[in-house]
Amino acid sequence: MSTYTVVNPATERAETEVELAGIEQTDAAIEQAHKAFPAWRRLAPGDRATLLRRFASVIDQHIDELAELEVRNAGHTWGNATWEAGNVRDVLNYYAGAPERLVGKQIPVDGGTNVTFHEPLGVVGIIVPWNFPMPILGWGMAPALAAGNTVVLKPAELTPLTAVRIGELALEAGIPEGVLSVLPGKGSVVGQRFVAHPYVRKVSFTGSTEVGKQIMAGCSEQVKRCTLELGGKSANIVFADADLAKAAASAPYAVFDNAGQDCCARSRILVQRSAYDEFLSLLEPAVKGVRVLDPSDRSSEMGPLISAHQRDVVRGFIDEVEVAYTGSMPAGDGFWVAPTVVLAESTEQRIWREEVFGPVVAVLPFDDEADAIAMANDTEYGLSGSIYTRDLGRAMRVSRGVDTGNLSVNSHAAVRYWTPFGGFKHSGLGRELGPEAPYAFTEEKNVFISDD
Ligand code: TAP
Repeated sequence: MSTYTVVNPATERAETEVELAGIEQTDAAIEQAHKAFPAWRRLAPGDRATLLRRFASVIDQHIDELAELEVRNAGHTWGNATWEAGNVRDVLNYYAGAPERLVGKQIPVDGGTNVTFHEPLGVVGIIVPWNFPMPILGWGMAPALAAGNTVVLKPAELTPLTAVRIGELALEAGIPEGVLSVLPGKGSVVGQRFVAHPYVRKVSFTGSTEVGKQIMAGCSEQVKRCTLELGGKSANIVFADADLAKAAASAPYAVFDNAGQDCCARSRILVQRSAYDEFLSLLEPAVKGVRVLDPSDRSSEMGPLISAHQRDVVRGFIDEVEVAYTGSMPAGDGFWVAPTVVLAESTEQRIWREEVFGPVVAVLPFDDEADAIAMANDTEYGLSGSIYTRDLGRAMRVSRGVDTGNLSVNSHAAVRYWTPFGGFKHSGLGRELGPEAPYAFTEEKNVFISDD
């Protein structure tokens, strides 16, 4: 069996070794999940709910331990990592309400009644990226389990530690053996097996658009269900009538959170030309005020990038352009890139069109509302976005005009577990979170009952 050396991104030092699953181990886990499925789906809804709540409670007792693992493994700030562990708990609690609410319909028809049921699919494979190891694990796992499926889950090779621990905590909480299996391993091995193995009836994938397309093509071979949460190049649109101080103060957090390794990063700022100079003068102190510190420091707001490779990818983008200014970053070891602002010259530049997945933002002016919508939509992606204006009608018009799945008005916060999340265009397929999520892990069955 091969192993992977987990490296702390803030120190560049090796933390621990993790065994990687191969094909045989993956197949064994899928078969075990297949065997565990009938009993898990038959469990009384109230009992399944109780187990999920117990799982949430065990997570709650380990928030600090999980957060500490994430700080060391992914370089997430302490504040983010504690929020992320709490998010797994909250998502489990939220979907613990689902087993008792998976209601169907009764439809009057000639000579009887039709009733519908939501049947679980079987084994669900969840493939998680390295940028948000805990939340994305929870967003797939919790509704899939609540709907009565069993789960095999692959964390990213770079960030397996919290997922492995959460798998152990599931057993501690009484989730039966085989209902949730965590398989650290390579995407090309374990992830690919989820796509190819006939017992896996749905793949829930979060990651790059490139790999997402391969997953979708692979799933088509078996008409396998898939949900794809992919990349983004989202716009933060600031109108001249906005509270410019508020818009400038929040813009850095819309793009530099998690060091910009965020599919929702608003990495393009569009500013109405008449407010461009004033906005830029407010943005600079806000960017320079972001506290880029060792992620274990409780006051750190931004940590390092995940790996030397990712740092080099981000530097490659920066080297192509003229940087207007940067924020700060620690000296010494660690995969650091300072928050970076680029005043773009054209919408054809790579920095304006491609996902950087690092702490780099590009700014361009626009003239009017139609121009703003056209520029925001001039991308293959459509995941997130923000709009700053005091005009409610304009906020509504622009919200409807921008082709993206998740927007915020006069705020940069976009993701909540009780509201739907997902992308337009190349940003994805299907929705996660919100009250509908468990239904996405079921098939609707329609039964006619004759009243003869
Ligand atoms: P990917 O390279 O796509 O990896 C994502 C996951 O897929 C990892 O677990 C990876 O495993 C696995 N994988 C890779 N190749 C595979 C294959 N051929 N078959 C099955 N699984 C495979 O992305 P990344 O570099 O980890 O993450 C960055 C990208 O993900 C960005 O583009 C970002 O926008 C996107 N992302 C989107 C979202 C949402 S919610 N839309 C959230 C986070 C990230 P290994 O890493 O172990 O090889």
